[in-house]
Amino acid sequence: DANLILVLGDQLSPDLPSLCAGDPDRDTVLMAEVASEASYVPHHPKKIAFLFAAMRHFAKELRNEGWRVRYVDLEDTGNSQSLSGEVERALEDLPGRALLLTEPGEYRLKTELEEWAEREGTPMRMLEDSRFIASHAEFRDWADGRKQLRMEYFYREMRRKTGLLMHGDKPEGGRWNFDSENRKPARDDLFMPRPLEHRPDETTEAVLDLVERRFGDNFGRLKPFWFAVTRAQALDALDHFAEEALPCFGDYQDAMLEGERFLYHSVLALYINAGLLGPLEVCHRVERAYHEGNAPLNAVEGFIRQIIGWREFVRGIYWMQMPGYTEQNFFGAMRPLPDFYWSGETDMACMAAAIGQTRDEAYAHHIQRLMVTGNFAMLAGVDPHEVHEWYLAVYADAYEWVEAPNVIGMSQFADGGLLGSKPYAASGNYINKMSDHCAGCAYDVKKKTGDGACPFNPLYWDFLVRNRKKLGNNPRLVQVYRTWDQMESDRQSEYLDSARAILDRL
Ligand code: FAD
Ligand code: DLZ
Ligand code: SF4
Repeated sequence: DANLILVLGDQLSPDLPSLCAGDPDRDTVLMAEVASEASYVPHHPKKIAFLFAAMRHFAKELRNEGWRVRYVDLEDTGNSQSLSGEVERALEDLPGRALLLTEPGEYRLKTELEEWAEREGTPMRMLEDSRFIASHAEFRDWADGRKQLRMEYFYREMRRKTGLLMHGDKPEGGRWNFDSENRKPARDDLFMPRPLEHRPDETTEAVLDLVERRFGDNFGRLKPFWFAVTRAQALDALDHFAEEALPCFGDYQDAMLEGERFLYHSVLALYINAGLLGPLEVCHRVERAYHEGNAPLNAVEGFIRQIIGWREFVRGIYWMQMPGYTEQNFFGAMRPLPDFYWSGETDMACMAAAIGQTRDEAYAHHIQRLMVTGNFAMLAGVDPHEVHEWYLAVYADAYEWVEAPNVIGMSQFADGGLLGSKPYAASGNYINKMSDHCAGCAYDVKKKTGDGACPFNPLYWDFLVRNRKKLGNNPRLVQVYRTWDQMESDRQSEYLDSARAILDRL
């Protein structure tokens, strides 16, 4: 019997299970731009433009392949502005069809569609998303019965499963993980590649006009818009990364430099997450660079680990923990998100750089997200749900399944430690070691307390002291608390008073 195949904005893959299971001679594809998806958080204009443009191009490609596509523009008359509403409208025109789709990436939307189908009595077939390397069942089997879930062990399973960087059952180079070689600060006299930029075509220009008009007031700059919006462009971006930036990806993975927004990062997450690139094809391209002698093992292993390790691992955690995960608040943190997350107006140079480039590019790299904006929010005691909504809104690669474990879990420790064995809390010293921001900052990173001291310094101790009941028994923090206990009480008071003054000003 004929199907209506719903294809979501982050399902733009030719090998999507629901397309493979369908038949172009019989079925109709539905794609819809809807306000409910475009505004469940105030998405960055570049993110909305990227998705709408990529959706419109993908619909064109499907038509060229012979599919009938019902594509609903955001401003089409009659658009009900929700995905279940658009399915309902399509089925009024195509009665008797069953709904066929690939499982949505977010719990929110999966539930919306399931509840709608149940209510309407519409037959619905939801296929598992085979674009991930580990199925739900595989992750569950792996996680079952383990006291602690550690990415490293899961990652090794994924190496074995995919055969990436393997010699039989032995890891390439004799070690699974070369991270210890990947913590170098960068120098600003190094050759700095840039991600491949793409010129908007007519279809994309129309989307830019739409987004400007409808979402122009959201946080974030729409132009210049240079993202890939087709699979072919995204494949070019992948080649460009593998040739230009990958060789140094490992060495400078954790580095930050003033004025360098991308360093040696791939800026591919947005393409992978929307389906323009497959995670495995990306890894195979990168592995090829290693075998051809164009990139060292520490870079290639580190990169592949992010994708088949972290990316798959956080997705597993998300589905194990939902619903409820995004409400977790281990420390009971209540502070609203400071306004400068939306304006970039702060005289902390590292924060201004991370937030400023987030506004301009809908992008910041991992260490900026984790050790600058994330670290600050946790130290300051910001409500993790507000932090979560900010991250979900401002990055072009953000979908809840990957964003929430990274924010709620890894960065805010709001789940009490599913993803890491201790909070990623750090004082200014870490940022100074890994970046050149401090040299041009209004604050003095070497100053620990009082006027002009780097705010990360007193906030770090205040965070630890404030949460001692929750963290005091953590074996990885014993030494840190010992250092605190050995401090003169006057010194302790200086730290806590300085922290109080900073927090009062937020
Ligand atoms: P690269 O540095 O080039 O890394 C290569 C690829 O590895 C990425 O494209 C991505 O697919 C994958 N990857 C790397 N780290 C992770 C990770 N921790 N989790 C999952 N995949 C990873 N990633 C998202 O895709 N969406 C998000 O919304 C998101 N939110 C984050 C929020 C916080 C607080 C933190 C600490 C991390 C977050 N990440 C998120 C993970 C990571 O920061 C981004 O994937 C990465 O910065 C994207 O840029 P890139 O493509 O240049 O990545
Ligand atoms: C993020 C997003 C946005 C901004 N707009 C749409 C849209 O209009 N139509 C659509 O099908 N998908 C959109 N998306 C992506 C969805 O939010 C995404 O598919 C779900 O969150 C599941 O991951
Ligand atoms: Fe950031 Fe502190 Fe360095 Fe300023 S001194 S850039 S606030 S770490």
